Amino acid sequence: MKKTIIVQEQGQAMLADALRKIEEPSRRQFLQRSLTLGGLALLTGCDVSDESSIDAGLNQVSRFNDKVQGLLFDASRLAPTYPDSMIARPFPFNAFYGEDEVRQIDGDSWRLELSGLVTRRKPWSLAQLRALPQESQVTRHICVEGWSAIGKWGGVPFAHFLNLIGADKTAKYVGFKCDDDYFTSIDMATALHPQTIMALTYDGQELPPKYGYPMKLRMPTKLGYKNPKHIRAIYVTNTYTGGYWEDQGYNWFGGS
Ligand SMILES: Nc1nc2c(c(=O)[nH]1)N[C@H]1C(S)=C(S)[C@@H](COP(=O)(O)O)O[C@H]1N2
Ligand SMILES: [Mo]
Repeated sequence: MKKTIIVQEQGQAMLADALRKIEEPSRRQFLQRSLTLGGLALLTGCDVSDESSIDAGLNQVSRFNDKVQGLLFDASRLAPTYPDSMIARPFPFNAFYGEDEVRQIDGDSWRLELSGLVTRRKPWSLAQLRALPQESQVTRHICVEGWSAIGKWGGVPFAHFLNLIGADKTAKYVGFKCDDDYFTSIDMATALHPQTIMALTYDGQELPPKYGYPMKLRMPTKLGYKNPKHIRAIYVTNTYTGGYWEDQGYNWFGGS
């Protein structure tokens, strides 16, 4: 009994240390909600007196979380939708840089590049994407930095696009490279979800630069950082490629 208490106390102290080391408040919040150090030690068998072992342990828990979220993800369950009257105006901007540094992309010369497990890899122009069937949604965007807002996005259902390009739908991942050097990757089940769209418009207007012109992927089933803006290239793969924030400790699956 006494030993358990000491272990718990040591665990709490180590957890406090580990959390102090983690700068991002969002990651801290995520970890606080999802684990205790004792639980971490039990789950991973890691030595909680060694800091690099704690990092490895946290990553292992995050990978475990990806698996659980992947298993729990219901491909037919829809995220809530809202009336137009609830759209946030103005809708918040966020990126890993400030609004004054938003990339200005020339839509006329822009081409969407395709690679990986895809049979038709010809690049797409914006006009070609606009000619495809379009859908719109009023959904809530949730950012781990502590805000959420309802917005309206319109564009091509991604499942339709993946069919058109002959993507291997048994592959594990779809990855995205963006014009601002942001990158992320998602699970195939979410890529095929009916509310996952290649957004070309925001609130009925051409997608403004700050919200990801010329095209972003909008997924109401995933947290903000999983929704890439300014997409330049899409690839389909069975190899894990992580993401900009994911590689810095944000959970990869990132369900909302
Ligand atoms: N290309 C790119 N996409 C990105 C980001 C970014 O920095 N670059 N930031 C992500 C984060 S953390 C959030 S919350 C949303 C913000 O999208 P918004 O500007 O439309 O609100 O974009 C996501 N997609
Ligand atoms: Mo975010």
